[in-house]
Amino acid sequence: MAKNEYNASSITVLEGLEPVRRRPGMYIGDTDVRGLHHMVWEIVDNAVDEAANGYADKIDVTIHLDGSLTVTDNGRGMPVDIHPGTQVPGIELIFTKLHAGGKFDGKSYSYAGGLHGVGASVVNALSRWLVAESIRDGKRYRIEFESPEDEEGNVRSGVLKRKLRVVGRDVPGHGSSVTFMPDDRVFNTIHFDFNTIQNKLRELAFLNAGLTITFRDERKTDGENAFVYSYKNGLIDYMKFFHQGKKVLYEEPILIAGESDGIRLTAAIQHTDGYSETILSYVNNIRTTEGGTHETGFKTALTKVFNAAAREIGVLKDKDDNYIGEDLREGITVILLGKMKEAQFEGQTKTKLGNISVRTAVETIVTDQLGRYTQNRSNQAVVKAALEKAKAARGVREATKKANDLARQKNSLEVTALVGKFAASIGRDFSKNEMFIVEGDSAGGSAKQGRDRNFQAILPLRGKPVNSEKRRLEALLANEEIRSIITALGTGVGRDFNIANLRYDKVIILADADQDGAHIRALLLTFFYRYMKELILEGHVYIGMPPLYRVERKSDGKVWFAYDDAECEKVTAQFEKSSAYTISRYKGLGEMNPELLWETTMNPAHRTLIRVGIEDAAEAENMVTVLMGDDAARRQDYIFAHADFNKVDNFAKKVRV
Ligand code: 1YM
Repeated sequence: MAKNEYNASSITVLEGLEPVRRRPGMYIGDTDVRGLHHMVWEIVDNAVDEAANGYADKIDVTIHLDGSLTVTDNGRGMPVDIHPGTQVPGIELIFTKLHAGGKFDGKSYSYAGGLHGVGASVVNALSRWLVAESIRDGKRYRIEFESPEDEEGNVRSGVLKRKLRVVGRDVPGHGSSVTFMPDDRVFNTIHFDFNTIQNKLRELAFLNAGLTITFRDERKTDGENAFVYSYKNGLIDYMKFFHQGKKVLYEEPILIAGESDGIRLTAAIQHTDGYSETILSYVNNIRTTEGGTHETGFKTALTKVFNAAAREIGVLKDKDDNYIGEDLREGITVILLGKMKEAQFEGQTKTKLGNISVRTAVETIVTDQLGRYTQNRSNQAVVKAALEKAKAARGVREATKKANDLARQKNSLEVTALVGKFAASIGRDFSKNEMFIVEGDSAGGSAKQGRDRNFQAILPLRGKPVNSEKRRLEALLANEEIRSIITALGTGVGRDFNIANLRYDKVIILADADQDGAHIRALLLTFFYRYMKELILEGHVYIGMPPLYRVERKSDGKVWFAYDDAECEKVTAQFEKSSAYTISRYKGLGEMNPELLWETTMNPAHRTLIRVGIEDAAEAENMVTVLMGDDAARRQDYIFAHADFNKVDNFAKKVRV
């Protein structure tokens, strides 16, 4: 396609918007908060594409008081000329016709040119109304859509309300803008979440060096309500941001870039003095939480290159074995950004790159470029620091292997933990068994009394589990809370983890709905994520939801339980104005007696459980990185920015089961 010549006939016209209303999930994933925000990402994506193609360098996102949202860019402006086949302006087609491909049907889509703008019609279909503007050739054009309902209640989705017209002349510059109001007849909630959007926009700014993204929230009345994200040095800036408050082994992150077999790769690498390994990978600006072929190719090359360097420098002698990948990746953070056509996403959450050829392509690029880096004399100090870290990691690995082998012979993990506090279930049908990990002894006591012992086991946590972020697995095993969990689950841990030995189908974390509880949840999820990932991937981990409010109607003593503020409002809204009621807020699990805990939180017939997905775990990990890092000032910032943490728990976004 010619770069700056738009030709409206190049749009593939497929069908109208009815299918989108009929099955929204197919197009945006779900109709909860996640799907709602997908609407924003679709429009932002189009603006980012325009920037990635070199036509725009500014994007503005604004949440308005009425709950609608605007995205603006300074690109070429959406095409307004008439499409010869249909006699309809290009901009109208963009919003009214469903185009080929979609992100949720597992099919491919392209990053440059080809399917540009496919999501815009989906957003229109799922909006109450949408207004799009294009500034081109000194004129401002506007077109408006709506989704009206007839007498029988049938909705026509995203139909034209006012056709394309010129609303301004002698307008300087060029660009596009889209404002939409998500449809509350489609979504369970239409409230845009400030933090979700802020984090995503910041991430996009990191991934697209030189792009300036401004975010405004007109609903915010106190403090700052406009934020500007702009990073000249892209992934390098991202790495520095990610490593704030951590001790790094060398100041400047390693940056490599290259192209092979249709994939463009940029990667930043930096080691810290910590023990965990973090790989933040992206394909076409989409986070690949579950990894995939690009990560595999990267790891293979990294191991190869650093081992070669170790031999060259003499850190490894002829008689020595190579370092294993894990030695070389201890304390590492890698940010990988791939750009390619026809990316294939697989896995539970469609966040795993599947294209087979990418593995070798990435391996080639990294072997080549990282090899060049390590061979450059001026980088010797960096290479040596990384190799020294690997050497220490290997030392500990070999020493603890010996100790572990001994311990395993004595079966010591079995006997030492679990004395007294663990209450096992009677039933032996593992597929029905549940284990509650309960915050605090007093809540643990209530849970023990309230449970159905036929299938429910209780593990009370006395203190906080240690932070998996700051310790090697070997050291974690010294922590009583962690050992109890491992022993009770029966699976082993880390490299020895075997899901076939799992004794409980559901592992339910039950913590208070306050900051401490959130902390404990994050610590546990981080531990599972790092050392028992399959447990999360296969959907065995849940968050239990104790009610936040108890509402009692005075007239007849009838009682309702509400699990969040919105639900509480819903309950009270159904009462007549005159009827009196009392609301009490539970301060913690410890306040509930065994019967109440059973009825509201543990009884499968009435309770609400949230299944943890890999994204929550990754989110928890990020949170732990910030909250548990060594930098107190940054922690303060974070807590301040998430001051509503208590109420808007990130996990509450999940689908309830
Ligand atoms: C606020 C969201 O959508 N910007 C945007 C979209 C397009 C263009 C420019 C554009 C693309 C092309 C030619 C091209 C779109 N064009 C299309 C389609 N911002 C936002 N900015 N001229 C302008 O790809 O050739 C879809 S989106 F289909 F017409 F090409």
